[in-house]
Amino acid sequence: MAHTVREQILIALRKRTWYSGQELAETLNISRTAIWKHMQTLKEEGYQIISNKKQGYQLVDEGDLLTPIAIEDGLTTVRFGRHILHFEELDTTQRIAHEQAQQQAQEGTLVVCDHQTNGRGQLGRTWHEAKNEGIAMSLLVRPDVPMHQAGQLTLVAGIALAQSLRTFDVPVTIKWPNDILINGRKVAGILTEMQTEADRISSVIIGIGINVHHEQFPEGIKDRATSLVRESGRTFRRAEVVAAFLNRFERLYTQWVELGFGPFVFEWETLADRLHEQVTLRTRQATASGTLLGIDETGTIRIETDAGETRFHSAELIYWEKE
Ligand code: BT5
Repeated sequence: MAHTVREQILIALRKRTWYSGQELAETLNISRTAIWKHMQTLKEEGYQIISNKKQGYQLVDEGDLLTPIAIEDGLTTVRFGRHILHFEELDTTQRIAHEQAQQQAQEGTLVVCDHQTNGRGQLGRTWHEAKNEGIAMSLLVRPDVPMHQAGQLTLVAGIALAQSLRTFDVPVTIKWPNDILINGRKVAGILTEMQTEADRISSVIIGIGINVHHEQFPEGIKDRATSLVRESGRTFRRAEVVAAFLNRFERLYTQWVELGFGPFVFEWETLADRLHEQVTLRTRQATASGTLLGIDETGTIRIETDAGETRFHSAELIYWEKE
């Protein structure tokens, strides 16, 4: 992807401690006034840049930004995250990603925002976001697989997210099908939405919300939600978390398209929350209780109930009073 002028300025500033305005202007072939204006915008975006007449400009701290350049920095992918749309504020990243899909955007297109005001969960539920505290992102993929397999993507994304968060030493587990937990509280959620065309998948939008810096949550979710910082006590750069997830997910996604879900069953079960424990599960028709045995090679959950092993394709594990 071609870099914007501001991105080129950042790339230059990272290479050296000081860069004079004159040199930058010559390198980028724009005026010194233009450089100065770009510097003001970068500062407004959150980059800490100091300057003096003699030495020029210095990039002191990149802060915790979710900008394309900050994410790209950590990417080792071929397609995922190679086209990024970043917004400071947005109702939902899912809407923009769906629009991108309709406009034939490339696979791997990522929509991220710093403040999502109307985040969507499943079944019309909402996803809470606090400005600059969390990650809200939607990834566009176009898997060439039968339609009924699309739901497995939630599980594959969950494995990739859990594995990548574990590389930051956070003890996450997965609650089937779409929640990532730490110590029994939800730290991230996944929302998979599919667009079809004549019985074929034309695109799938995988929306992911991750709580990163949050210290507090609103009333309705404060007993069931947590954040990476709260659980680990360490600091996080959101862009690093996004890049780590994309790097891993691209690999797993490629394997899934080629080999199907079978090879993921074992890995999923090692990450599963309450495996071999008693759980209660709700389907549209009824609730059922039993021991969580795991999942099968289609991604269906397996519970040992009084009636023996029972599989549920579409259901929800009930952990919290009201959901
Ligand atoms: C999810 O739904 O967990 C999917 C969340 C997906 C959010 C991402 S953000 C980027 C992209 N753009 C969007 O608009 N959405 C996606 P579900 O399993 O239905 O869980 C929703 C429930 O989780 C809510 O009803 C609350 O109980 C709880 N919840 C809401 N916000 C939360 C948060 N920040 N942390 C933990 N729990 C939360």
